[in-house]
Amino acid sequence: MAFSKPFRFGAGILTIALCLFVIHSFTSTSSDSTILNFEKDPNLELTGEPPEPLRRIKGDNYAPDNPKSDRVNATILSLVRNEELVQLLQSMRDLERTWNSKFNYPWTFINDVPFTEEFKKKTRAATKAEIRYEVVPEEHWGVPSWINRDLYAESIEVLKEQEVQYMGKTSYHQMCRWNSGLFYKHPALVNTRYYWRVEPNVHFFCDIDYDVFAYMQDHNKTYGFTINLYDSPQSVAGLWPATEEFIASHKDYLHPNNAMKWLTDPGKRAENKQLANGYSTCHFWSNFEIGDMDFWRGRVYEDYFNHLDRAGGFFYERWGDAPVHSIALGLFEDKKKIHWFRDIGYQHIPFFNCPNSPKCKGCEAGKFTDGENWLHREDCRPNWFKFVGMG
Ligand SMILES: Nc1nc2c(ncn2[C@@H]2O[C@H](COP(=O)(O)OP(=O)(O)OP(=O)(O)O)[C@@H](O)[C@H]2O)c(=O)[nH]1
Ligand SMILES: [Mg+2]
Repeated sequence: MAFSKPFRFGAGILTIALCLFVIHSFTSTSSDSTILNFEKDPNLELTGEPPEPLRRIKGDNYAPDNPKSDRVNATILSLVRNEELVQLLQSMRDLERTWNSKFNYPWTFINDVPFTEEFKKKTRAATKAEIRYEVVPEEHWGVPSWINRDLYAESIEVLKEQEVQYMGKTSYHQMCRWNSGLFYKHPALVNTRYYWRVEPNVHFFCDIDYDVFAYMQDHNKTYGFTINLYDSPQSVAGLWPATEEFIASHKDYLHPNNAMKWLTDPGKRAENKQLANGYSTCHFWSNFEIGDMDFWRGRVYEDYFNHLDRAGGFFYERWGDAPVHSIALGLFEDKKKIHWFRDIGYQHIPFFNCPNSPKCKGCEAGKFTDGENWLHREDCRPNWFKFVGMG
C-alpha cells in the first residue's frame, strides 16, 4: 500500500519524536546518579544515627523556657530578606517539624535592613523557641573602600559574558563576602559558638532525634555538610592562585591531616580544575552548614579571609562563601573534624541529600537532583568519600 508524501513526512517526524522521547526517558531517571557517580551510592545503604554519645530528650531537658536546659551554646541562623518571608516559613516549618520543635534552639534572623512587623509576627508563630532579629552593621555590608569601582564594573562585563550567574548583582557579592568572613563577627553572635545555617525555601525530610549541636561538641567536629558539588570555575578563577600565595607565606597554617587531595584532584571534571587554575572546585554546598564559629574566629582563618578580601575577588570575580569556607576547611582543619550529615534529608533546589531511612518522608533514597539529567555531573561527593571517607 502506497502512502501519500505528506503522510510519509508526518510519520517520519512522529518516529523521530518517539525516538527522542524514548532516549530522554532512559537518560533522565534518578537512578542515573548511581551509574554516573558511584559504584554504590552510600545514600542507598540503610542510614541510622551517628555514633553515641548522642543527647536526647529526657523530660523537660530541652523545653523552650527551661533556664537549665541541656542546649549547648548555639543558634539556627538565617540571613534573609523581608520579601522571602513565605519561603523562610517553609524552611522553618520543615526544620521545626523534623528537629527543632524537640530541641528548641533559638533562631537568629539577620537582614541588611530592619525586619518588618509582619516578618516578626509570622516567624514568631512558627516556633516555640526564642527568636532574635538583627541588622547587619553597615561596615560589614558595604563594598570595601579598596575595591576599584572601574575595575569592578569591567569585571562584571567580562564575567557576565562567561555566564557567571549573579555577577551583575552587587548584593550577591556582598552576601558572599559577609557569609565568608563576617557573619560570626555580628555583635549578636560573638558569644555563640555553633550555628546551623538555613536559607529560605529549603526542605528537611527526616526526623532527627538527637541534639545535633551537642553531637558537634561531644565529637569534636568543626563543620557538618550534606551536599558536595563542583563550582562554576569562571566564578573562582583567581581563588586558588590567591590561596597558593597565602600558603607560600603561611606554610605552618596547613593542617598535617588536611584534605588537599579533595581540593586538587580533578575527579571527573578536568576542565574545572584547569579553568580554576588548580582547584577542583569541589565544595560543601554552604546553604546548609552546621559549624563551629570558633574555627572562623581563629587566627588562621582570620588571616586567610583578610588576604582574600584584600585581593578583591569577592567583587572582581564572584568568589562564593562555599568555596572559600571549603578551601579553608580543606587546608587548615583536620579532615576528621568534618562530618557528613548523611542522616539529615535536605533539599535546596535543585539538589538533595536523601538517606534511606524509615525516619524520612518525601525524599526518594539516593535522589540527587530533580532537575535536568546533566546536573548529576555536579556531584562531587565521590571525591570527598574517596579522599576523606564518610565519617
Ligand atoms: N537580607 C538579605 N539577604 C540576602 C541578600 N542576598 C542574599 N540573601 C540571603 O542569603 C542567602 C543566599 O542567597 P540566595 O539568593 O539564596 O543565593 P543562592 O542560594 O546562591 O541562589 P539560589 O540558587 O537562587 O537560591 C539566602 O538566605 C538569602 O535570603 C540580601 O541582599 N539581603
Ligand atoms: Mg539559596
